[in-house]
Amino acid sequence: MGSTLILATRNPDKLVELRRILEAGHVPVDVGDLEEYPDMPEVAETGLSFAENALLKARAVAAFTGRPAVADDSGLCVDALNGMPGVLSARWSGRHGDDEANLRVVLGQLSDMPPGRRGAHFACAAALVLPSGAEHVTEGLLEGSLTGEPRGRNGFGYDPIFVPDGAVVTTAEMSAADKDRISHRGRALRALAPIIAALLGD
Ligand code: ITT
Repeated sequence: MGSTLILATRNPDKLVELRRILEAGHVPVDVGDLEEYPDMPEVAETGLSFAENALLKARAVAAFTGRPAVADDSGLCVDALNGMPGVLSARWSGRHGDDEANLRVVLGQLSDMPPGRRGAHFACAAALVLPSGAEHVTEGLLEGSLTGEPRGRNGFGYDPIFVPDGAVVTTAEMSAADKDRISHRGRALRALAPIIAALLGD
């Protein structure tokens, strides 16, 4: 028997975060991941919004596995770049998942921007899709600004250059628990947790 709910991501960092947030939300369902389905094909993230991409991933996994699926899509939206890299965050340098190269490109693009003009936010859409076709999407944001140089070793992606509003440290200098409390992914998933519990809980 497989798990009740499948987390539809192959990003191991995100998987750890998704599991931790759902566990902290006491979602009373057995949560599995794509390790159980090595033959699941990659889903092309062709959507123009985070919600569209999260739904594309969750629909594909629900159809392939026959189980309810939760997927998220997330990224960094930089004010001075008109909201980019946005849905292209994972491949902004041209190579999918090269976190260091991606954040170096953003730092280069903002090199002339003084501290007051370095506003940005992380955004996340989380989608739950049931094999019956029922769909739910929730969203979360984390507002902040970008540093001039990377700081900190925790987290992933753009965390070393992102300082949340009201904080002095980057999200890569925060503990995982502190980041979860305020993060875009934490907010989107905590909003989805009661829906998962209502639809799938014992
Ligand atoms: P899956 O599609 O398999 O879930 P992915 O890494 O491709 O994994 P996304 O398409 O959601 O995930 O891309 C998100 C990118 O946005 C990610 O690679 C980071 O560069 C950035 N990002 C998202 N959330 C972040 C966070 O909490 N901290 C730092 N960077 C983040």
